[in-house]
Amino acid sequence: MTRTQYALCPLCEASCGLAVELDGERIAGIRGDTQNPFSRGHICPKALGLKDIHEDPDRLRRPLRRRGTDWEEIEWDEALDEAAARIVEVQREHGQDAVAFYVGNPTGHSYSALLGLSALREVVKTRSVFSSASVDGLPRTLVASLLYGNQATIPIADIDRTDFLLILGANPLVSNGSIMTAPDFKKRLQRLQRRGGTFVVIDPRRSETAQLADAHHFIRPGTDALLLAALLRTIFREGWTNTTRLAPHLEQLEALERAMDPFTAERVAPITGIGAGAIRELAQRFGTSRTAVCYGRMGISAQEFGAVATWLIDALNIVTGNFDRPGGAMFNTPAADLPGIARVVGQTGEFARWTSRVSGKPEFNGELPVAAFAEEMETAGEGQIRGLITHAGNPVLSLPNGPRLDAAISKLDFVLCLDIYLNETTRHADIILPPTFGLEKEQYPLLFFSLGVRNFAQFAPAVVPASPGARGDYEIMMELVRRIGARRGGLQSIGTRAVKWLAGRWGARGALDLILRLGPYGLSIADLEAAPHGVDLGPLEPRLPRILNTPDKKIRLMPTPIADDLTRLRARLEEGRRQELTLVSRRHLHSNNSWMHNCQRLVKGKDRCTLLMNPLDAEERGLGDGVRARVQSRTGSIVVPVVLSDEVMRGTVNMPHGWGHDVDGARQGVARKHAGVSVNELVDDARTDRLSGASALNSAPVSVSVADR
Ligand SMILES: Nc1nc2c(c(=O)[nH]1)N[C@H]1C(S)=C(S)[C@@H](COP(=O)(O)OP(=O)(O)OC[C@H]3O[C@@H](n4cnc5c(=O)[nH]c(N)nc54)[C@H](O)[C@@H]3O)O[C@H]1N2
Ligand SMILES: Nc1nc2c(c(=O)[nH]1)N[C@H]1C(S)=C(S)[C@@H](COP(=O)(O)OP(=O)(O)OC[C@H]3O[C@@H](n4cnc5c(=O)[nH]c(N)nc54)[C@H](O)[C@@H]3O)O[C@H]1N2
Ligand code: SF4
Ligand SMILES: [Mo]
Repeated sequence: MTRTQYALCPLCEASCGLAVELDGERIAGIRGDTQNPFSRGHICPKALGLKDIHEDPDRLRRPLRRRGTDWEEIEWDEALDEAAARIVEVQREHGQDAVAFYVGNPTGHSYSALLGLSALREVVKTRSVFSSASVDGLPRTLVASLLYGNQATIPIADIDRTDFLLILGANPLVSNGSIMTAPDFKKRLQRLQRRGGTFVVIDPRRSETAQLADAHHFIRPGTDALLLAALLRTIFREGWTNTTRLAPHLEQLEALERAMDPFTAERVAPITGIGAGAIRELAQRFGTSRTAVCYGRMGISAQEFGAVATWLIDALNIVTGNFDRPGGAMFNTPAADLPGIARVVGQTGEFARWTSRVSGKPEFNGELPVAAFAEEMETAGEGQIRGLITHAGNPVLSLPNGPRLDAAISKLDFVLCLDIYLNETTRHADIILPPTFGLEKEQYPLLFFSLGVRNFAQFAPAVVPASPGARGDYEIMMELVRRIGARRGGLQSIGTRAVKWLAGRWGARGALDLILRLGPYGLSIADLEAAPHGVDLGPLEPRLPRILNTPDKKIRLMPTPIADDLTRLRARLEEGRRQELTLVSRRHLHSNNSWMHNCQRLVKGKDRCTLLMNPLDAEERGLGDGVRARVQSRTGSIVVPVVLSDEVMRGTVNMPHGWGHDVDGARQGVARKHAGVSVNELVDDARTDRLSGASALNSAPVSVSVADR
């Protein structure tokens, strides 16, 4: 007899509701929860990966300690004690900043891991904190803090009600949406079209989303800020602005208009690859639609003008009046008030209070960009990183210039990894602490429900038991907090005793319950448990000016760091068109960054780690379909099979990221058989958005030729 339990998928931001069929303690099946009012039964192929990983014999279930080139399983107490002792030792010997954190993407999918991590950061007290944010949404959170006074106050495109959607550098049909929680993005886009709306995609690849769009324009990577500035300039010139309603909340509108002056459609056209006529037409569509909204994601964030381009997207929405009103960009009202929490804990997004030791990169919220990670490990002197704690991250495959990080991490005195696999990064650990995973954990997507296109809340219980003695990410981190605190003594130990007391009294669940009760709907976990399919809290509603956390509750449209960076954008205008071949990356529906490749059902089929190349670019280089190409950049050289496709813009080549599993010392049998190569050997860690410090992932110039072997 099977029974059904309702859960939430923690694998991507869509946070779909699941109906899990259980046969005793075994997962018999995973379907979409049709009664979930937000995701309405939608799931993607990755959801079944939850079952595969739950059962995966390669998954780590007990702590591992390195013994030379081998590993031994040890008891939790011993592992935790030793890890704490080594962290304290490295910091005693080399200073607080000698121990670094690297925090990966899955951390953000677990409310309890986020809480545990903040406690652990509090006790480790290091400035050497890095995370996947700086290869991801850093420009988005930075601009939110500059414009709205809070990094957690992020405008969401109201795609369910808009008439015209302009998408730059996002592929939600594959990614399922990002910095925007919108389960079944495809159906939402189809509904938009069915009600007479349209959407346009700007992308150097005719992506899955672009194929569904009413129009698609190729754009040369990294030139979106120029395009957006030209759109904005045209809208100002033609009088398609609509600022009456918002004017009381705005400052520096004239300054913004003046700043756009140099960016004419004619000057921008040859650099972006989009004609001046098309730019003007887009501006008109955007400026004259009843409602319109512009949305940009990885292609905007992870590029050399990430912050300025993100700012321009917000400016475009604001200036056309498509802001804080239905059909435009709106602020969510989450049940767990994330912006409020950010205010209370002082994490609204301080920027550049200090800079990194080696190359002077700016901190944001006490974190440094990963572009400074390798050099901080390599460069001797006070503050050099000698020890590392990773949580749910795989920098060796996921960060630019992975091989450099691989080498630097392998030389550290002590590495502690909290991870479920022995993979390309964790093979360098001295100790690995494996947490419970997926359906073994309670879920409340604290971050993603605050980015929803609707206000929605759901608390999902754990639906399958973890292996005996297993601990969650939160419990592991709190154990470390306790043990590190005890070793330190003095004042620090009082602080950690307080943390320990709080955690013991409430735990992560208690903390969440409190946050929910203090939130705008006064919900409790018990309320949510009584609604196993989640609670629909209604459409997004106008929230100005109260949502603003700026000193005078106004939006300063030209924050100083942005205004200063426009000099660089003007210089880019002068530079004109670049002739080089540029490397761009892509995602696949069956893949999740670097870490779901040990699931047979997700990796089977055709080799996906291929180089997409425009036939004309290939012909010039004597490359044909299926030919093995050598691709070289400043940082590396790899060999990868070519697939010809006019889906990619001339002058760009395209590869997925997260592959390259053929390394010694990892324990992922299936992934190794589908190893692929890592695009991040080619992605240049020196290329960043100079303002935010975020990595410009899609900007590496490469050369491609026939591989000689
Ligand atoms: N070239 C290129 N590079 C990119 C990107 C790109 O578009 N192009 N995208 C970037 C983006 S957006 C991101 S977010 C980063 C991701 O970069 P990372 O977060 O560093 O890497 P992931 O591949 O997501 O690896 C996640 C790790 O977490 C582990 N894990 C999974 N679930 C859990 C859990 O519940 N607990 C714990 N403790 N561990 C867990 C997995 O085993 C894996 O080791 O990659 C970036 N890299
Ligand atoms: N199936 C699947 N889903 C995922 C993930 C996954 O690995 N697999 N990863 C998750 C993560 S961590 C994230 S952050 C999200 C990302 O979510 P998205 O941003 O929606 O996903 P990407 O596929 O990175 O889409 C970025 C698009 O930008 C384009 N692009 C690249 N450079 C430029 C540029 O300079 N300008 C413009 N206009 N476009 C450009 C690329 O061709 C690509 O189509 O997806 C999440 N969801
Ligand atoms: S779309 Fe995302 S949240 Fe939904 S089932 Fe797929 S991976 Fe899970
Ligand atoms: Mo990401």
